[in-house]
Amino acid sequence: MSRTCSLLGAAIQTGASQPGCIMGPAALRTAGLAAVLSELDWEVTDLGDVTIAPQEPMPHANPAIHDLAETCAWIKALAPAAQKAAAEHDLPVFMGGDHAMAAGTVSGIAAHAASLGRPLFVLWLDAHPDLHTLMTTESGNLHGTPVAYFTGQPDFEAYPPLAHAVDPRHVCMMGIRSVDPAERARIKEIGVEVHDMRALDETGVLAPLRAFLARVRAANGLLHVSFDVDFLDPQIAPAVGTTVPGGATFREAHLIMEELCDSNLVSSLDLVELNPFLDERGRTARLLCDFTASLFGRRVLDRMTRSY
Ligand code: NNH
Ligand code: MN
Ligand code: MN
Ligand code: MN
Repeated sequence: MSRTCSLLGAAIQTGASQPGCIMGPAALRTAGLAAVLSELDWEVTDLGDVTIAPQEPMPHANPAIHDLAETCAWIKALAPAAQKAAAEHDLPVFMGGDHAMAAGTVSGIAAHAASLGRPLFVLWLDAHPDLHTLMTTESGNLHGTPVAYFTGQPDFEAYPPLAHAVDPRHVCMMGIRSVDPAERARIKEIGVEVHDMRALDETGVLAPLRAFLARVRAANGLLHVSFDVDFLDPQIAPAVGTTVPGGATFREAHLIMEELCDSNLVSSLDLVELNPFLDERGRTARLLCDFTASLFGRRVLDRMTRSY
């Protein structure tokens, strides 16, 4: 029997500094994501896009913040949609949209995990830790806030109330190479596991990934993977508004996806920050489809599956 996956689009772009992520779900569909997964023997349901109504401006004590009302509306719409998708399908894929989307998807998945009585773990693949609160963000770009929100940090009164926080010690970040001072302090304080680019250069991606997956397995956890395009090196993935040099190579990202596949632990996935307006003939959208395919079981040769 084939496993089920769903595609849910969220064309949110107000969390980023420049427009374009609104086209993310359309670009992933154009690149053939549904067909790629169907060919791997998944039963694919495209649930269409979540939408929000036009919003009235919502002022905030931090004057840098922009489009707060839109982000709140997206979180409100996305959390129950993500929870439902996770309840009804083995592996929902959330197609962003900028990374503010994850404030909604991860909080919804956390509710789903709580309903099963299982802990939720999050693998955060990103150049940035996205650990700003509404009081510490200086750019005011709310895609810099989702991890702080879904781990239950203070100063999020303006966002929808969080019913189920993710334990920060259940969050593993890889690829980090751009950290603001307030985020640096918070990483230390809350105990999130961070493998910055230097650490990955020293150890490779496999050792820390396997150690994290072993923790997920031992806890009988659900595993949500949040894949920010800027995790990748801009030379292979130019379609993102916040490029940071020195990102993950094709081979590193590919190996992570294959290892995640072999682990059989992944229960939901975000594909975020794709800005097709900045792409070169669709190459970044196609690359994301290829990485997703590896996560869903495309392999070069058959081999024994590793057990943890
Ligand atoms: N930390 C920066 C900010 O808050 C950058 C966040 N940008 C991202 N995050 N793309 O993944 O503005
Ligand atoms: Mn991000
Ligand atoms: Mn990023
Ligand atoms: Mn635990």
